[in-house]
Amino acid sequence: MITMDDVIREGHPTLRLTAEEITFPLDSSVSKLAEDMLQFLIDSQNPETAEKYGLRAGVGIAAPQVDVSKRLIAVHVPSQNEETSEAELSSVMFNPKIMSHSVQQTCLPDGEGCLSVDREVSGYVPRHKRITVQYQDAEGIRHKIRLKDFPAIVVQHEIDHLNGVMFYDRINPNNPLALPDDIDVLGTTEA
Ligand code: 4LI
Ligand code: NI
Repeated sequence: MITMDDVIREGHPTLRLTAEEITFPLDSSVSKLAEDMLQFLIDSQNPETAEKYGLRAGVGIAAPQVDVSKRLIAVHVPSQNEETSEAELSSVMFNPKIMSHSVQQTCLPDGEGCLSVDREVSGYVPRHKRITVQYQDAEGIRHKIRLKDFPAIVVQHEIDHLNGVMFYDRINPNNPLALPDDIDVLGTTEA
């Protein structure tokens, strides 16, 4: 299983590389990694397993964060709705690519955290509010999905890792809490 000891931290050069495309059929090592990454997220969100293994909670992880420079991400975003146990988005995406995006931007009101960053970095991280992402599944089948708001932010954060980009690269260095014109702050004026 993946634990925090497997997660590399900022300053490690792998986090600044452009990750390699994944080819199909998958190597067994890559399909195992994909399963382990998704399981890490599920375990990290479970208070008992998180405590037992010392996991920090996350909703997304990218292969470069476990020192594998390949274009693979896992996302597990729980539903806001307490009625359902089904996740809002739970997926492993190979070679994910943003095909199009809204002009409208959004950001999290309390900033972003990252499993590879052991400090609190304050500041707004502008993201596209809506994205269309193409990716391949473990069989190599292509999918195209539309995402908005939090799931869209998470996928953008993880795709950034495939391109050597850290969330704080996108914070305004002059004024971290300055907002670009007509960005919406998620959960403040909910439409
Ligand atoms: C426990 C159980 C407040 C501060 C609010 C926790 C289950 C920050 C938010 C979680 C913040 C779960 C998250 C991300 C932020 C902050 C990620 C808690 C896990 C909220 C996920 C990748 C950015 C994603 C919303 C500095 C490790 N996740 N919070 N950002 N949650 N979580 N990111 N921001 N301020 N990071 O961090 O997985 S995109 Cl689900
Ligand atoms: Ni991250």
